[in-house]
Amino acid sequence: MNDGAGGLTESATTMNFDVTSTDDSGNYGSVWTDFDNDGDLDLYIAKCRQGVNSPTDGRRINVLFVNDGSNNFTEAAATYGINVGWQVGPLPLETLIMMVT
Ligand SMILES: [Ca+2]
Ligand SMILES: [Ca+2]
Repeated sequence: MNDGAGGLTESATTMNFDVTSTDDSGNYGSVWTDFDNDGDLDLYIAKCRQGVNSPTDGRRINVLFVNDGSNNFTEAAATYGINVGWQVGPLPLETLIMMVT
């Protein structure tokens, strides 16, 4: 966890990710960003899986974990229309913002 002063501390218990909608595999790239501009960091993961070519396979569908402000993360890529299975590589923040807005 970032302590806000440039330091990082290990923490295995302060984040709660809801991973029930994904098999948690096939990750390719990720970005922490406050995509909804509410003051907390959210996590977008672009997924890829070697040998899996179907864009509807869950191992290829990108996920967005939205922070509730207390470090509880809920997967909500479909809510924002970015649960895509095609890959274009890790997206710059500006591209993600354009996709969400
Ligand atoms: Ca946020
Ligand atoms: Ca939030």
